[in-house]
Amino acid sequence: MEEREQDSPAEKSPIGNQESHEQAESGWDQLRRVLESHPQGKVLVLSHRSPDPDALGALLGVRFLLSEGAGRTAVIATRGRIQRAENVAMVRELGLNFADYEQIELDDFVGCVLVDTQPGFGHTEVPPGVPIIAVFDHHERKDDSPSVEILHADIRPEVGATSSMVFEYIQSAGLELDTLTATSLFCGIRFDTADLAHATGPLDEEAYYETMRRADKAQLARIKNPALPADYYRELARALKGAKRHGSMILGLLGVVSNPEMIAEMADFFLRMENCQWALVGGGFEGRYYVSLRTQHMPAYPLLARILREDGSFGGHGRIAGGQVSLDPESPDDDRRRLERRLRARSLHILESVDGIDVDDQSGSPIA
Ligand SMILES: [Mn+2]
Repeated sequence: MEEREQDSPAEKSPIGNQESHEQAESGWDQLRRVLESHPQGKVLVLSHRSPDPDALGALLGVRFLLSEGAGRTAVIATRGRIQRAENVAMVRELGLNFADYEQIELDDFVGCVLVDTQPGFGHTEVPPGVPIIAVFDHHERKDDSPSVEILHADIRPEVGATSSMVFEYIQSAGLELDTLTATSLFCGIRFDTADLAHATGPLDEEAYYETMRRADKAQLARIKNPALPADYYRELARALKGAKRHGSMILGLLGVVSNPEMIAEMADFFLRMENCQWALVGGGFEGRYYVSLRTQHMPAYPLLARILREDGSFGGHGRIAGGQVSLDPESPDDDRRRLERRLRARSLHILESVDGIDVDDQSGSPIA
């Protein structure tokens, strides 16, 4: 049926009816039209640095969609180390093997697709001179996003995971998911929605159950409870020692960390403490300072915007936000200490209005 539609001359003729058809046209219909009029050749599929499970799931889903649905050769390239134990386990268990963005020849590609991120986000590189065929993302678009041409932009902050959006395209294209793609998409939806516990809608529900039905359950179990490196326990002890409780907030500004993935992981972990409404964790790693914010009820992105201000770039969706700041290469340690003081002061100032806490008491209480 797909082939008949693609070859049918009738598809291109009813221009006069376009308006009335617009509502019914799926994202896949629109993307397919873009692809049909785009030069033949390889397509590059990219996400943000150090991709998380949702980014990995969406990368694999888009590769599957482009090759099975549009007959395109799609190449996934990644940047930055994948370090969080769950992400490493996903790459290992699923045997994922991607090209290194630094090593590829951009001239080989007729276009690129970005998933789980957007042009202008600080942790994302848009390849110069390569047309952007599509962007799939569920993060809020920033006011100062650059105006680059995107042939097909699908940005839906109301969806819990980019992997759910990609699932929708695969379904619209009438494709049967293979086990690898289903398992990857499921990991992405599970990770970003905490097994549908937050920031989800009907699409996430459907995508979650449909991909789980076709996923490799033994692989899923091994990805969910991965082996942890010995370093993990040392970092955990340090984070527990360094974090402070201030009213409903837990603040863990950890100095230098040996693994930046620990920052998001500790923010998740601290938020689980009884009566904690928000957790902010930050740490320096190789010239940058990374922060992760998790909240119970408040939207995380605007809160992080008030904490980071002009200091760095950031993004978020629902109750999750993260950002990064480049540290002065001349004196990264001093710069990091000054930044941590600013982050602490701004967080406490916000807390004052939320909790009515006295900001004169800046020390907080140890959590462990
Ligand atoms: Mn995501």
